[in-house]
Amino acid sequence: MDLFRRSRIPAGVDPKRIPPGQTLTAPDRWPLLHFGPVPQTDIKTWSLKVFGEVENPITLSYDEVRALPRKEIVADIHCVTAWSRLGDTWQGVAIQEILQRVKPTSAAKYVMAHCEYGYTTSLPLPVLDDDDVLLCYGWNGSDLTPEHGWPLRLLVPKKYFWKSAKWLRGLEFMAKNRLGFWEQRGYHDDADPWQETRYW
Ligand SMILES: Nc1nc2c(c(=O)[nH]1)N[C@H]1C(S)=C(S)[C@@H](COP(=O)(O)O)O[C@H]1N2
Ligand SMILES: [Mo]
Repeated sequence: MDLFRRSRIPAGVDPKRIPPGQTLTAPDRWPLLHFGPVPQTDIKTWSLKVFGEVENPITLSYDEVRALPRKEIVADIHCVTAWSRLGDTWQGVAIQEILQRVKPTSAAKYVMAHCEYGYTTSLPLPVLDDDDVLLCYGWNGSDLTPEHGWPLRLLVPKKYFWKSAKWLRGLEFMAKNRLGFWEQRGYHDDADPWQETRYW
């Protein structure tokens, strides 16, 4: 079993980067996974609302999001359906740019991502407030395609990829956690690829 798994790891890839039970996609293949249709976005009326347990709620237009400082990270992604991709570059806005502007209150402990068509997923604030978390609009140097979440998606690479919500429209800071779309349907709220917390 172990030999079989290792035989699928391409030369030059450190096997320690691949969480248990995951398989790499072909380098040119990024699977698509979502519930429901791809939204049609009118970028002129699009907005991102940041609200809830914050001192200074804000609503940003798409131009305002793109005018924020741009950050690029290299990150590995791991889907609960057992595919991973390593080493893509992701462009967007560091989450700290948003946190500095809205100032979460001392009561804020969790953040709910709200997306088109009501898709939701939540994270503890310390998981969100990390160096590898982006409000992401670019991938390997081009804008994301609509299928992969353009105009904006969350990128939280250290969690299973359903936490990286596509078509993001809101961030709600909360004192208590609520379960998101997949978490209500049996996915494990921890979503940690290294612990394999896949399902409840
Ligand atoms: N808005 C929204 N975001 C979503 C989903 C979804 O159904 N709706 N699916 C999640 C799941 S289960 C996965 S694996 C990733 C897939 O992202 P990709 O299609 O860009 O690979 O998006 C996540 N974000
Ligand atoms: Mo997924």
